[in-house]
Amino acid sequence: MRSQKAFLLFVVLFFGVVVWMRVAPPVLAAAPSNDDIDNARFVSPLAYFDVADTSEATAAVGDPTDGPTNNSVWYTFTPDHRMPLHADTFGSNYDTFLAVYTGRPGSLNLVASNNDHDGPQSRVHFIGDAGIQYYFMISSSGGTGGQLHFLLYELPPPPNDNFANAAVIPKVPYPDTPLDGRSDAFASTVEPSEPTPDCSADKLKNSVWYAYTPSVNGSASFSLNYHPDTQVLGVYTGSSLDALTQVGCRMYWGVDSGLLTVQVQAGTTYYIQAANPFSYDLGEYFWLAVQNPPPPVVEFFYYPSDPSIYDDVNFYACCYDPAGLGIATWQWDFGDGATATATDYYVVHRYAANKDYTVTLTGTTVDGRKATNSQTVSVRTYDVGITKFSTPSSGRVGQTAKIVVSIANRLTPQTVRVELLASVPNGFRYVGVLSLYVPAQKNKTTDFNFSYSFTPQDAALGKVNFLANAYIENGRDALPGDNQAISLPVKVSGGAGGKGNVLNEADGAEMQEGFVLRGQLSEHPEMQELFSSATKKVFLPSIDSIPQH
Ligand SMILES: [Ca+2]
Ligand SMILES: [Ca+2]
Ligand SMILES: [Ca+2]
Ligand SMILES: [Ca+2]
Repeated sequence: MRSQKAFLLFVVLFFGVVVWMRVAPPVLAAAPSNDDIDNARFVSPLAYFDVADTSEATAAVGDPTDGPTNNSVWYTFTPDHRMPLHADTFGSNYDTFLAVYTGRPGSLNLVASNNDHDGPQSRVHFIGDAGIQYYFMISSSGGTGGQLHFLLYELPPPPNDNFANAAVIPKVPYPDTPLDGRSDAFASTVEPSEPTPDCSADKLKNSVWYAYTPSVNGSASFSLNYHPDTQVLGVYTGSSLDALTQVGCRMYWGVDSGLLTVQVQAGTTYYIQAANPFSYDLGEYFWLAVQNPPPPVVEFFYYPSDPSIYDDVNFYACCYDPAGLGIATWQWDFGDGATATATDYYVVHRYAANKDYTVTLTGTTVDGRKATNSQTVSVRTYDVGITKFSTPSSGRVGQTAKIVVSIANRLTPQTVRVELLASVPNGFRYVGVLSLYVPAQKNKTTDFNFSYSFTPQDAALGKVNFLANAYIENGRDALPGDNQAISLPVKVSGGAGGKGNVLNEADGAEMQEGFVLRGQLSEHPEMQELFSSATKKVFLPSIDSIPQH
């Protein structure tokens, strides 16, 4: 009996231990003492370096949510003077997030934060003010903590912070590689007697200096690259900070790597001041570049694009100087022996003969850089004209009129298109279009023959006028004033009769000649009178409103 009881007790205890082992939590490693902001570890003195195990650190309800809060731990530091600060987590073995705050626990203000700066590790730069308590939260961006390396130190000014220590630019182009020209200028300062360049939008907050002594006369183009925001470049001559003469200035707004070009003298030292007038962040990867100025970009166009010997050809230079100094003169060579030098971008030239001319424009910048551009300008003069416009003088409905438009061409052979229109109330309608080869002939013309059947509408109006337009198919008529003709009114009556169905000269029909319009109708009082008194119903549009092709 006793042995049975003892056995039962053994069984109960055995299974009790097994059950306890299965439900009890595993033994925990301790959370770090600075798990919570209220127990933030005090950092002192600088430079400060700490190694901590954050694997059991926890997210607190009050942790700020500017980034992940997993495995958060806290440090705090109060500078005794104003100082640029550097904090990083380099060397940690897990993916960190680093944020800096001012204020009190529960009402924190974010100063700076960073997730991945060097691989998954974090780094911030900020200006620490005297007497202000800063909190540093390091959390896990990957979900687990690990071995944290936390480093905080006062950032030293860059070596070329002061005018006296200006970084020497040995030769141009500079830098040979962007890395050479890089400068972490975050901790730079402004010296008391330092000048503010006159184009600066505000008083400088920081600056770094460079010195360049060219060995030959010429120009140098400076630019700022990878600057974080608004910055300014000033270029000076002079030997001391309080006796500098500004020779160049350029503001950089946002993303801008444009050139500031300065004319330089051999042997003179130029001091270049890179500064930020708005914030203390001159940039970590900021670098100054110096190059020989690129040539200007020179292009031109002209109008009309198909000039004739009757045209004043308008030439427009469309040039710019990427170095920023601007173009001082334009030299034109028109290719026919004529040249022009202009300080304006626009010139006019007229050619005397039909030929291909090579036109060359040379643009010269104020510092003597040049670029040229050439184009072939083809001068061709085309001119055909209507010399005769024959219509019958009268007709009846049902009869067909032969209408002849005679085209003269004394220059080069052309394919000519002639359109014939007939008057209707309020304008004209198309009757037909004819395209013919017209040889160049001194004393002969080419006839374009059209047929027109008189309509009851013509008879109702009592007459019809015809209009003819002549166009050169593959070119522009240099003298368009003789390319349009209008007929005298053709009397039209209804019913049968007359001399057969086809009305032309060979059949003995009475023919009449129209007028070739030269210029605006207002210059032809006889036509105005004709069309204002002869009928109130036929309306002759102004030449501008007649369809053109
Ligand atoms: Ca925590
Ligand atoms: Ca990270
Ligand atoms: Ca400085
Ligand atoms: Ca003409």
